[in-house]
Amino acid sequence: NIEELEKRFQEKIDADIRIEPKDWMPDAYRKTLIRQISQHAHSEIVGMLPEGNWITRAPNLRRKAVLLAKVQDEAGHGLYLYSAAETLGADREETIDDLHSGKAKYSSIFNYPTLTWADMGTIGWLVDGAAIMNQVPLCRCSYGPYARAMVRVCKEESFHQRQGFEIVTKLAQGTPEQKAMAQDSLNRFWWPALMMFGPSDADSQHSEQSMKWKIKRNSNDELRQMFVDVTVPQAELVGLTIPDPDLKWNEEKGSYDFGEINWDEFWQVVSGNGICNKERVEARRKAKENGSWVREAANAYAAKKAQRKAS
Ligand code: FAQ
Repeated sequence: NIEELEKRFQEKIDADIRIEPKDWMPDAYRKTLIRQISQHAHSEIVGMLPEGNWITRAPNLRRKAVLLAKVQDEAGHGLYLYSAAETLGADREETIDDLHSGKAKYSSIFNYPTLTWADMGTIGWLVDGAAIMNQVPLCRCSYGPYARAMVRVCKEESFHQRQGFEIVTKLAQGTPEQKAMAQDSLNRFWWPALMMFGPSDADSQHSEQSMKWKIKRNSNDELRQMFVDVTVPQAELVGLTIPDPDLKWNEEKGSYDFGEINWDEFWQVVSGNGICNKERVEARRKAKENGSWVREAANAYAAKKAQRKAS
C-alpha cells in the first residue's frame, strides 16, 4: 500500500540512503526532480550563450582557449543533466521542446546581456561562484544520479570561478579604463547574481518539501548569505566596490547584512520579460532547427544499417 511505501521511502531518505533510478519513489518526488534537473540542464545550455558571445573577441589566444574550454564544459554539464533527468523517465525531446516553447524555466541570470570583455571575468567570478555555492550541497542530494553528476560539475565550476576571478583581478589592476570596466560589470551583475539563489525562503514554494526529501540541503536565503559572505572580501581584495549601500558587516551574526533584492525585477525576468529572454530562447530554437539535417542523416544511417543486418 502507498502509505507504507511512502513511509519506507522517507525512512530511507532520513537514513541518508541514496535513491536510485529503479527504486520506488513518490510521483511528486520524481516530478520535482525532473523539474529541477531539467531546468538546471537548460540553464547550462542557455548559459553558453552570454559567454559564447565573446569567444571571437577574446583579447588574446590564451584567453580565447580558456573561454572556449569553459563554454564547452557548460555543454557537458547540460548533457549530464539531461541524462540524469532521463533516468527518471523524462523524454529528452519533450524536455527540450518545453524550453523552446517557454514552458520550462532556466536561470534568470542568463537573460542579462554581456556588454564588455569584463563580463567574462564577472560571470566566472560571480555566476560560477554562485553556481558552486548552490551545487556543492547538491552533491549530497538524495537522488543518486543527480548527486554524482554534481561532483564533476562542481570541480569544473571551480576552475571556471578561478578563471573569471583572474580576469577581474587583471582588469582591476590594469589601467583606469580597465578598472572602470570591471567595476561597471560588477555593478550590472551583482544583483542578478544574488537572484540566482531564487526567491526568499518565505516565497519559495518548493523549498520545504525539497528539503524534507533532501533534494535541497540548504534554503535559498542560507546559500545567498554564504555567497555574499565569501564574495565581499574577494571584491575588497581587488579593490572593487559592491554596488550596495546597505552592505555592512554584522559582528553579532558574524556575516554581512545586505540590501533588499528587487523582487519585481526577478519575477519579471523569470516570467520571460528580461532583457534577453526572447533572444536566448530563439537562439536555442534556431540551433535545433539548424541541426535537424544531422539528426535526419543519423536516423537514416541507423535505419539502413538495421535493414542490412536484417537481410
Ligand atoms: N531563475 O520554490 P523555489 C549554471 C523558479 S547555475 C529562474 O525556490 P526551487 C552554471 C523555480 O524554478 C544556474 N527561475 O524553487 C553556469 C520555481 O519555478 P517552477 C542553474 C527560478 O526549485 C554558470 C519558482 O521560481 N542552477 O547554470 C530561479 O526549490 C555559468 C519558485 O522557486 C540550478 O538550476 C532563478 N534564479 O529552488 C552555466 C541549480 N529561482 O519550477 C553557464 C539547481 C527560482 O515552480 C555559465 N536548482 N526559480 O516553475 C536549484 O537549486 C533550485 O531549483 C533553485 C530554485 C535554488 C534554483
